[in-house]
Amino acid sequence: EEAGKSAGIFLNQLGYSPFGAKQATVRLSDTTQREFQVRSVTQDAVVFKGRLGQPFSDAASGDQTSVADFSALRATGEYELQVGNLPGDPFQIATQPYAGALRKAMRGFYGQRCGCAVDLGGGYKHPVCHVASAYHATSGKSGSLTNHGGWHDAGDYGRYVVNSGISTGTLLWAWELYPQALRRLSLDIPESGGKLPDYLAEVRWNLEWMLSLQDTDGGVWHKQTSEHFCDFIMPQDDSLTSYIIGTGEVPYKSTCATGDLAAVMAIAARCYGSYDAAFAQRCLAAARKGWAWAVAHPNVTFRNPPSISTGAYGDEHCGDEMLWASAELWRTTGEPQYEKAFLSAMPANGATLTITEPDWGNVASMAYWTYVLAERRGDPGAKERIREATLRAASLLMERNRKNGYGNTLALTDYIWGSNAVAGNQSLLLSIADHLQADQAARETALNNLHYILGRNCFGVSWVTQVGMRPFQHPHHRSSAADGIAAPWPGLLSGGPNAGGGDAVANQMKKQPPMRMWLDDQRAYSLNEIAINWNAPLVFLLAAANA
Ligand code: 9MR
Ligand code: ZN
Repeated sequence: EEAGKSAGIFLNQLGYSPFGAKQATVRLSDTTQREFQVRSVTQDAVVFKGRLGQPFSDAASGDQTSVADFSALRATGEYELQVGNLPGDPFQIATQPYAGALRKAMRGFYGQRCGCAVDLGGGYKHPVCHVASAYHATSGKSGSLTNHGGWHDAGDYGRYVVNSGISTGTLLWAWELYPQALRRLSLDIPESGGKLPDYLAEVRWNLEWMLSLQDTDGGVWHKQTSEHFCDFIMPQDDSLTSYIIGTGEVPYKSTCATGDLAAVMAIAARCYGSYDAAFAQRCLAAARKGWAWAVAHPNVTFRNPPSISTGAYGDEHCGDEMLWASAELWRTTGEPQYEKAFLSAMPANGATLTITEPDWGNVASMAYWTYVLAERRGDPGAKERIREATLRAASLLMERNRKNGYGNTLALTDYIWGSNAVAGNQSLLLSIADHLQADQAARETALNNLHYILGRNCFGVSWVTQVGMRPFQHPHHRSSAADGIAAPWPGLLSGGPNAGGGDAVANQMKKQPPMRMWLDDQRAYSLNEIAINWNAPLVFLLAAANA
């Protein structure tokens, strides 16, 4: 089943909330019209007329574009945007247009669960998977063990601590920043009705797995995967042993994984404390132990040992993971040892402090932000530097946003593997800036990336499965491919355009402007895979939009 074609008019397929900005992109090569109108479907009447904005040469897509701005239209209802006789896309104005998407995107994590029977409804289900686990020779231990759960990382069934770190960290941050949107979110998961809110119960599924990858000495193994990727089969049919994998030499565990775990467990200690004190204590103890190990082993980087070909999440620099751990541990405990470590690792006074959107290999901004967001007093000078650098980074994104025909915040160089998550994480940056200094423009700009992801892009595609009227159909995702159901598993974000190549299909594409370097092709894992660290900023952004 192919997603229907779109032409000419590009907007958020879920629509808009009444009081926010509402802008669609019109591709000028598709029409000679310069006027647009909005028709109310319910009233069968034109309720808004406007003129398209200045023509614009959009470098990211190569398109001549123009903006149809109908922000002034505020009445809730069903509408259609019309430009000449282009096929008008329906959209709605509603008070919570993204509530369903938030729930779907978060249930997407439930769908990724390993070691547990999963049933999302609609036939999207699988029995328990990957129970046969063992220590790999590279871990420094031997013997078998039973599965400890976690989320399948992406289109593959591996589980990786580094990537789990930023994913669960981002989700727990959303919990701390947007409790109104998440506290009562009902996910219909096995734990529903228990003592944890559903959102925290889902995140805990992966935290428990992460904890199981911590050795008794405090160090954390890098990942648990088979030695190589399995075929495109359902998870319960994958009979390859799921190994805990280490570096292959003493001390076997890796600094980045350990730093990430310490950071995330320190956050978890804050989030779970009022629901389950014992679990929160366990998380904090793990964080402290991980931190101590990382301090003693600050430079153990991970590369795939020779017999292993699953994802490496290899990161040559673990200073940022340690920085994040120190800042979260300080925020949770207030203890001077952690703050001292954080402050002394910050760039010296006078040196530039750079704030960028975080990604799995660079979590420094998460460290800075948790320090500045902490209720604790801290070092006022350090806090001020972080604040300034964040506001500066946010205003650069806002400036760039005004220069993009499809209204995202991406630079031409941001169209990399997982670019949709770059957009999501840039929205996260904007949201933090808004927390530091309330700013309507920062909030609107953050939302613009959601509009881009949900249809205001040069393909007119929604990059979230089963969300919007024209969602992509062929993710690189084993369960979606092997389940015998045409439509893919719901609530999952495509990696998105990637100008850098990385798989055979992508490498054969004709070179085009970077936003065009995407295909809805199941084989193209560097363009159209899904991943937990891409869904996490999507959930964050949707939580912000629903707060
Ligand atoms: O998201 C990762 C991306 O930043 C890297 O460039 C790419 C190649 O190393 O790997 C991506 O991560 C993949 C991981 O290694 C294995 N599971 C699927 C991930 C998403 O494609
Ligand atoms: Zn599994």
